Amino acid sequence: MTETPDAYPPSPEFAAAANVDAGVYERAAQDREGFWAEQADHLHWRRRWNQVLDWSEAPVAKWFVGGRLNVAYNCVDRHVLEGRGDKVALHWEGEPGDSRTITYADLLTEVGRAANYLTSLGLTAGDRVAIYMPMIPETIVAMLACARLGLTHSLVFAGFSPTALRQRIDDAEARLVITTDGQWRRGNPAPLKEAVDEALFAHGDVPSSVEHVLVVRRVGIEVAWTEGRDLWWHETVAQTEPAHEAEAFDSEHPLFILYTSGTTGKPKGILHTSGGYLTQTAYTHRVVFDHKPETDIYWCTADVGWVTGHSYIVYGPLANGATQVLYEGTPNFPDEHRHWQIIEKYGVTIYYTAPTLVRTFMKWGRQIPDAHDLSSIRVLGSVGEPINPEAWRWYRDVIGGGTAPIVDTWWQTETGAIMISPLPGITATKPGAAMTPLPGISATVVDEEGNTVRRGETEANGYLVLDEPWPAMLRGIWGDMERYRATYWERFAAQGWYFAGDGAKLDVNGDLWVLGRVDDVMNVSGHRISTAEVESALVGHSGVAEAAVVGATDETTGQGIVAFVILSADATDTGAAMVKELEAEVAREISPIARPREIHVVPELPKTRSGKIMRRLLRDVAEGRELGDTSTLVDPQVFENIRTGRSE
Ligand code: 6R9
Repeated sequence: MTETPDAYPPSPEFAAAANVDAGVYERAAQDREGFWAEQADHLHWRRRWNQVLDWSEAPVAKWFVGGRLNVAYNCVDRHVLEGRGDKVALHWEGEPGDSRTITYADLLTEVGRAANYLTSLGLTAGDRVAIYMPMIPETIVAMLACARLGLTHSLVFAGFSPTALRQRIDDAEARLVITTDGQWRRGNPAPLKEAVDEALFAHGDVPSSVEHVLVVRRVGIEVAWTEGRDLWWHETVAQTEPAHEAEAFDSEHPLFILYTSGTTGKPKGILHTSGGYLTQTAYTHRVVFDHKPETDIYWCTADVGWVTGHSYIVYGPLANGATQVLYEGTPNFPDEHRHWQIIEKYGVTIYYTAPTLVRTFMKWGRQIPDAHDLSSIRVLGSVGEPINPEAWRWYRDVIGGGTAPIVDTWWQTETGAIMISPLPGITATKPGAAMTPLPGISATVVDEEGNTVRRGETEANGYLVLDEPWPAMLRGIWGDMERYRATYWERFAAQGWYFAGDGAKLDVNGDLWVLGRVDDVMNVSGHRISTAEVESALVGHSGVAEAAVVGATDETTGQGIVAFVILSADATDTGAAMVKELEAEVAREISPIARPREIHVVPELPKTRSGKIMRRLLRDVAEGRELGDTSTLVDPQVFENIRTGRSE
């Protein structure tokens, strides 16, 4: 094996042209509020704030108190008024191969029409609107029209079930649902409006809060119609006058609710507001991706139904006047070349995706991206889970031409925007490390009692906490402020810190590594071992494509490590010999205490619709329990497949 470096500094050319210099950390630390005020000044305020931060009612923050702005004006009108109306906002690629180019002037027209029409329906500032749509331009238009009117949107990922949709509609008491007739799924139209009907009628005796369903025609399938309630977008919005004057709202006006899925029972409606959220999403998009509006072509592959789509497809990039790619479909339709073809077609310069997709690309093989000219790429981003060093290096070498810096961005639905990440022109990045809190952000790693884990110690694992408020922070859980306090602020109430629910470590240089959810941290014979570490060791073996690790209750050791692996095409053996080899590999890579108690070769892994492995369910399998709530799973059938796989 050839030597691989441990850290990758930026090239001198990249550093020289970067949007920020290394002094930014120092400047932000000296005057945090002044620093954030500077960032807020990148936006257009109808009235300037008179106080940067009011933390007197902690844990509910107010940022830019007294300020008034219109979020949609900032994302659209401003660019047109400043002479950038002809600049492309969206290069949209439909799954079947259709495409649309939408300039900022086009966006202004469409958002104005939608705003006028929603007003004519009687919706007023503060009302909630549910948006249940695939990745099409109208989804962004709908979000911006809500923002423009001060309506609070609640996106529900278009892969969610009618039950999940109804739950979210009820919780937010939405007056309007915006949807499409259907969505493209690997070449076939799949119904979507039908799911809305089911959500609204299923509880036939319990009327919902919904007065209207506004339907965009996307795939052209037949849909059932409820006269008086249902409205076609092309017969209404598209026929409406576009001129619309944007009204300014308070900096703390609610912008959206987004439900977090999966790990606990009832979904939490995470509430975000306007001024602070837009300030931090725009700032982070500018500095973390080193975004240059004149020359960059930016592509974030997330679905707009997740927080990454909200912050890094809609609000951050549009506030910065970005030109971006929006892609409707899956990465392997019609074949595995799709992403690389899109990058070539538009000359994408910044590509932001999730580790699970990087590992999938690895599984498909490098010959696929190698068949394309990806030389336009200059920055790569990662988000959603820890990225294992093998995937990191592959990403940089194969997709980034061996030179593109990778920004491994740690944040959450709750944080609203990126919190911990390298800066591409400054940081010498380490494969798998989120590295450093951004300028203006404060985070630390503490033990059970809240003592800061001292830098330089070898055993420096602990809990990730955020010890200062930040502009894009959640303002609560919709309708349940008690749960907000209990979930995030009780654990370290004495110190007044936000408990992120993630484990982390500081390495000997003080750089931060996020290890994954603390419920994913195992305790084996008193040793704390991260599921992510073991997974990383397993996928580091050429025979393994994907791995999920859980801690299962063990009589003698507290917890035992149970691994589920999908073998790759390179696997030389698929039976007992392979399992032995993998056990030895983990012991070698981490330590004999990390040697898995069991390794199961399975055909697939249970994932949420946002691509996160559902370890909770795997733990149920490993401990032989009845399965818990599977409602957010993409495909509950995987358990049958896992069981069949296991009995072989
Ligand atoms: C943006 C997003 C949040 C959880 C978070 C953590 C994990 C996200 C990560 C990461 C390690 C990163 N996570 N980014 N773990 N490194 N760069 O994903 O929001 O869906 O709310 O998930 O995802 O565990 O707590 P969300």
